Amino acid sequence: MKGWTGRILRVDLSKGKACVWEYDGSLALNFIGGRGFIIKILWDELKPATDPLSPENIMILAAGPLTGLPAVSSGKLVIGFKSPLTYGYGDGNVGTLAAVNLRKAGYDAVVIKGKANRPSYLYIGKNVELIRADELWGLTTFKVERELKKRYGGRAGILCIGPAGENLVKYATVISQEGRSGGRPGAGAVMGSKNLKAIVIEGEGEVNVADERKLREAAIEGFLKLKRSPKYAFWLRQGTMATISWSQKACVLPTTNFKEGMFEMAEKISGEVMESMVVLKRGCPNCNMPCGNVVKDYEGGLAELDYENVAMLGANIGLGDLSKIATLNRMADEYGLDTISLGNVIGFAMEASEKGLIEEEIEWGDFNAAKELIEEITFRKGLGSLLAEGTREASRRIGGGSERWAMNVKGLEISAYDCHAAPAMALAYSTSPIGAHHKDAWIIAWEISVGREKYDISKVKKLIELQRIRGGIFESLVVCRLPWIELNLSLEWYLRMFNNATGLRFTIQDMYSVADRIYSLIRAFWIREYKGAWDRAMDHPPARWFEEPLTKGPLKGAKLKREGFETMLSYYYKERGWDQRGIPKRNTLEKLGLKQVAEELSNYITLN
Ligand code: PTT
Ligand code: SF4
Repeated sequence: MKGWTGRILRVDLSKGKACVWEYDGSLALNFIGGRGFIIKILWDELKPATDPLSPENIMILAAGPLTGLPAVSSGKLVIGFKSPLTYGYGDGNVGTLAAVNLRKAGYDAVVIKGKANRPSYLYIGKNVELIRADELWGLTTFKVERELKKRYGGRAGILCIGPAGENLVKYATVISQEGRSGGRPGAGAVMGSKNLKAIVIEGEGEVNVADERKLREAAIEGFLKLKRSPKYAFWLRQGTMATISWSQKACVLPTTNFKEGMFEMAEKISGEVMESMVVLKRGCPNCNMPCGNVVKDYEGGLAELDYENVAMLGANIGLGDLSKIATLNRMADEYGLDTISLGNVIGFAMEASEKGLIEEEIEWGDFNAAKELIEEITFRKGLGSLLAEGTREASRRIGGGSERWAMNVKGLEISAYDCHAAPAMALAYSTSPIGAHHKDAWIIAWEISVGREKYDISKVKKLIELQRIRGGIFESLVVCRLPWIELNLSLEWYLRMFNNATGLRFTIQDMYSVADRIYSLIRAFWIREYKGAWDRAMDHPPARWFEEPLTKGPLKGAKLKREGFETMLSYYYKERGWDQRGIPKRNTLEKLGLKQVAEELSNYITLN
C-alpha cells in the first residue's frame, strides 16, 4: 500500500498493552483516512449505548494519506470518539506535530480503549509505553507541554488535556502547541475519563509514496501558488480574524447569546486592532501560510486569537475589549476548554441571570464574572458545575423556556455565525455530523452573495457539495482546508497529491462517493445511539432564530421562516437518500456499500 502506512496502533490502557493492526486495503479505499477511519472503527467496535465517559468508549487519532507529507498545511490530525456532550458522533481537527510524527512513526491511526489505573501519558515512538504521570495531573496544558518538551525535546509532538478534561467538563478539548485545540464535543473529557493526561509522539521514518518525483513537483507548485496569491500578505497579517469585520457588516456576528447579529463594539475587537497587538506568529507544522496570531493579553499572558474565539468570548457575551477577550481565550487554552461552547455557556448564563432563572447576578460584558465562571466551570464549582454540562443539559435543568435560547444543535453549541437571516447556514448547523459546527459547510458567505432571503433547492445542493468537500475530502485526506478556502488552492491540486501519493486514479466524483459513505455511516451511528428518541427535530436549529427577530441594524425584524426551513430540510434528506425522519434508506446504504450497516441498523429502527 502506498501513501498509507497500512498500520494502525491499538492501545488498551486498562491492560497497559499495545499491538499493531495491519489493516485491509479496503478500509483505505472505502474510507480514505481521518474521519472515515474513525467512523468505520467506531461503528464496528463501539458497543451501542456505551457511556462516553466509561473505559469502554473508544478514542481514535487518525491521520490521512496526505498528513505529514511535504504538502502545504499537512500537519493536521482528526480526533474522534463518542461524545459526552451530544451522545452521538464527535470529532475535531487539530494542527499538531503529533500528526506528522504519527505517520513518521509508521502509523495512520491510534485506537485507544480502556482506562489507565493511574494518571498516565502514552508515549509512541520506537516503542509504545504507558507512563505514570501523577506529577502532571492538575497542571494546565501549557505547563504539561513544557514539562514533556523538557523530557523529549522540541521535536516531540504532544497532545494533552488541562484540568477541564480531568474534571470531565463536557466540552473539554485536547490542546497542542499552546493554542491549537481539537475535539469540540468533549475530546478532552474522554481523555480525562481514561486517566490519560497526554500523548507524546516521536517519529523518524518516511511514508512510502507511489511517485515521489511527481509528488514533490506538485508540492512545490502548491507552495508557490500560495506564496504568489494576491491574498497572501493580508492572510498572514490577519488570518481568520478578518472575519470579525465581515460578520459585523453582514449582520451575522453573534451578539449577547445570539440575540443580535451586530455588536456595537465590533471595531474594538477587529482584525485591525489585533494587528496592532500581535507579538508572535505561530502555525501548524508544514504550513507556509501560518494564521496563529499571538497577542499579549490583559494579564500579561500570551494568547492565540482566532475569529471564533473572539466572536464567542467577545460579542456573544457583550465584551468589547480585545486584550480582555485574549485573557479568556488563554484561560480556555490553558484549562483545555472549547472556546465556542464556552462563549455559548457564558452567554447562556448571562441571559439566564437577566431573566431571573438563576440566583447569580452576571451582567453582560462583565470580564471578572466571565473569568470567575471559567474557573468554576473548569473545577466544577457552584454554577460552573451546571454549565460544565453544556447548554442543552443546563437548559433542561433550569427550565423557564430556556431551551428556546440554549444555542446548540444535538447538544453541541453553535459556532460564531448568527442565522436569523441565513437559512442555508442554519441548515448547515442542523445537519452537521457532529452537532452545530461550521467545519462541514461554511455556506454563509456564498448564501449572502446569492440572496439570503431565499429558501431554495440550489442552496441545499450547494450545502451538500460543501459537506462533501470540507467534511468528506478534507477530513479524510486530513490536511488543512484553509489554503483551498482562503487562497484558492484548487481541489484538483489535492487530488493530484492524493493520486501521486497512493498511485490511484481517483476523480472528484470518487471522492464524493467516499464522502457520502462517511456521512451516511455517521448518521447511522447517531441513530443507533438515539434509537427511538431519534426524530427530524434533531436536525433543527434553536427556536430563538424562528421566534425572536433581530431588533437592531439593517436587518431589523429578520427571523427564520419555519416553513421555508422545513422545505429545505426535506429536500436535503431527499438528496442524501435519507427518509423524512432523516434516516438513511436501506437502498442508499446498500448503494454506498453499507449493506451490513443497513442490516444492523434495522435492529434499532425501521428502515424505509
Ligand atoms: C475547531 C474550532 C475552531 S474553528 C476554533 S477557531 W476556527 C476554535 N479554536 C479554539 C482555540 O483556539 N482554543 C480553544 N481552547 N478552543 C477552541 N475552539 C474552537 O475550535 C484551527 C484552524 C481553524 S481556526 C479553522 S476554522 C480550520 N479548521 C479546520 C478543520 O476543522 N478541518 C481541517 N481539515 N482544516 C482546518 N483548518 C483550520 O484550522 P475543532 P487548530 Mg481546531 C486557540 O478543532 O474541534 O475541529 O474545532 O484546530 O489546530 O486549532 O486550527 O476560526
Ligand atoms: Fe494551521 Fe492556519 Fe496553517 Fe491551516 S493555515 S495549517 S490552521 S496555521
